Amino acid sequence: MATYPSSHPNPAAQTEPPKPWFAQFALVAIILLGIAVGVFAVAAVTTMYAADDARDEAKAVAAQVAGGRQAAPAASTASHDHATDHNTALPLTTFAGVVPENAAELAEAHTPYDAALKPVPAGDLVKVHMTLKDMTVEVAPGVKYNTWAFDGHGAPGPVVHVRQGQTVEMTLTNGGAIPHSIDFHAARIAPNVAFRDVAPGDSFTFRFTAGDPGVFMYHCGTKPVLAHIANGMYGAIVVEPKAGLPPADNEYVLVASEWYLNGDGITKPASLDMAKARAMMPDWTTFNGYANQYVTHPLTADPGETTRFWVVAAGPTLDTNFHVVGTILDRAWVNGDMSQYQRGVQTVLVPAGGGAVFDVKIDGEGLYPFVSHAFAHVDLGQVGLLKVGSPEGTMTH
Ligand SMILES: [Cu+2]
Repeated sequence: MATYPSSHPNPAAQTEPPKPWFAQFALVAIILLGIAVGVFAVAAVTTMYAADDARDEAKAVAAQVAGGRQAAPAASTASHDHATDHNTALPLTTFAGVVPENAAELAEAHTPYDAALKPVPAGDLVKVHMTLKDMTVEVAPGVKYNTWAFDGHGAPGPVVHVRQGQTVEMTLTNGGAIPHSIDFHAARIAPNVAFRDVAPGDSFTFRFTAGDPGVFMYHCGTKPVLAHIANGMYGAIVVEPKAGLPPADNEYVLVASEWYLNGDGITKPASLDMAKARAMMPDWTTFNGYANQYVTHPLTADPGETTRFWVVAAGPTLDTNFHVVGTILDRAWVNGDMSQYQRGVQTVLVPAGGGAVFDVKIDGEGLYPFVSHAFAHVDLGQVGLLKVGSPEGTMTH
């Protein structure tokens, strides 16, 4: 340090006459300044050493991660060799927004998932039979993905529509390569009995009474559930309240979900990247399984009509913040609680594994986007259009 120790006065000072007060003050100030400089120097040196330590530690962690990446693939989702599971190693590669050059053409040619809610079947018993298949579908224009599909046409599975009090008889036939199951959130039933694994080639039937109204998720509950849902094993069941709802002119079902790809899916189909699923880093987010499909092929309403959206967020992990641009939700049955609704709300959270119902009455012609207002999701494809009337300058579908 560059200061005089306070206990050892400068010998030269003893031979000099006493200094005036301001000179003494200046001396004290210089000493204090010197101490401060010294402290700063020590801190700087310490910081340098700390930075070196941090770099060494980061290198060590990086080495561990690199080792983990080499070791982990053996633990891959055993059922699918082409799936990728490098544990939670970073960095992860994103394929967000990667589409072939003719994507616009392909999006036009795509047949959108039919979002229109079908009528409730007659009778007290509604029989539902799904035959599961492993199949390749598109999740975005030109982006192919190897799904485990509940009923032979990709994700989501078919919409089940019943009235409160009806009994659902569910038969699952497993046409896939590994065991699967089906878990209905609308059911009050022992899961170890009803939601049990069904072996490849087998069928299993169970019944439940749809006693609670709302819109509910169903999904495969076989472990690891994250992988089974991420591979497309989800859908919606709409349970109409026995007492009915205010009338709606159009009713659409939207199942929100996200996809985690281990490749771009363009030259060859992608499969699940479990590390990205764990890290919640989707490549695509969708309504009804295909990015932006209702932008190219809008849902429709006439001016002055009430449109009802039955929305499920299938995840597997991410919520959906439902919002319709250019209007306000006239009725929002939050969390699918059909006993009451909120009026005049802008955005409602639909949690992963949850559902909600929304009415909008729109008078003015135009294109009204419906989105998850967590805007990364819009960027990744969870957006559609409600076309009200025949606004000029738009394509008709
Ligand atoms: Cu499954």
